[in-house]
Amino acid sequence: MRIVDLRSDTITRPTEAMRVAMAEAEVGDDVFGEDPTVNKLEKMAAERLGKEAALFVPSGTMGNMASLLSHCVRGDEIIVGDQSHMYIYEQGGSAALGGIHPRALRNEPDGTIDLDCIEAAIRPDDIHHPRTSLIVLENTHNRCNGSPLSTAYMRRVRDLADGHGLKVHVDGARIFNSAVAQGVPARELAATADSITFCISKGLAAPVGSVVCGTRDFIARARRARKVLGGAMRQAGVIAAAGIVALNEMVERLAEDHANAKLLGEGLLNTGSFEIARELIKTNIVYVGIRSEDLTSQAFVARLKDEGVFVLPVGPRQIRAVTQYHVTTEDIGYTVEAFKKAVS
Ligand code: TLP
Repeated sequence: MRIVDLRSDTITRPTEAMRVAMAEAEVGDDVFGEDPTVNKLEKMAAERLGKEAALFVPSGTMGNMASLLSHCVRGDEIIVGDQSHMYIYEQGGSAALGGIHPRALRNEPDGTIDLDCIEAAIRPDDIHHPRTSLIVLENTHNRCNGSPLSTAYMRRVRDLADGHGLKVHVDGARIFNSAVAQGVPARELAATADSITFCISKGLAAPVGSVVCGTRDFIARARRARKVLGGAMRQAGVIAAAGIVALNEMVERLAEDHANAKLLGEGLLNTGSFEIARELIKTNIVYVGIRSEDLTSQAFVARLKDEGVFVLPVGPRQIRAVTQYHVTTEDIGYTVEAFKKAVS
């Protein structure tokens, strides 16, 4: 049976070129700063994002956590979107590990947070309040339809942050999806951030890892934070090698995933059985609402599985489908038919 795995772009397996690069990687002990392949990936990543320095970490979650620990002190407050990955899917690590209080503000369907709301949430200097120290944005925004945030919006957030002496961190797990979708260099999207994390393990298809980018000072602090989080690795060049291939070979092709996501959204909309915010499909993530009152997302996902199509339930009547490297345009046609079958 044909299998179409749309649960996440995290399921992507390394390409042949990555496997060769991993097998041949020159390595050393990265805790001593002696892994040439890790060093090369960090240098490349910093250049691509227009930052002074970068740090290879095992996951996006750790990249975000190390960034928080490097920007904030215990008792600080951070402004985050209420739909952000950091707020919803990272076990409240800011509070649990960092003593950092999250102030969650409503995310709009396009992943932005209203600027007036941000401004109103910034704490005055008063001993009753925590100190606001950081604004966190997510680009693309996973739970907000994979929406890419524009350079203009990020600039406005930067200006607001500057007016109040705040830092800006971007969870750019899918920043290259954002860049490709908007036809701008990733560097332009990162320019207004003090720090940015991106993942090589999602649509770029490397098996493991994320990279945090920022100033030299910030990265030195993040390196300490990575150590206390247990994320300092040894001959990590074996995995960093795949990241180098990812940056060299896998960025432009993300446009195919975006085209497939659009195709999927339109195909499902045409069936009349699903609710989809078609105008918000700009990258590789499609949220699908199930119209039928008698069908829960759990039951629907199980039926789709019988057809070989894997998606994630994300609400009582909502599922998420993510296009990725192993999903072809033919798979999309097959998927639309499977959805029709599963809903009937
Ligand atoms: N997202 C995963 C799940 O955790 C939901 C997915 O399948 O989309 N930031 C963003 C925006 C993410 O989407 C993710 C992973 C992370 C951070 C965390 O990355 P990892 O899984 O490497 O810790």
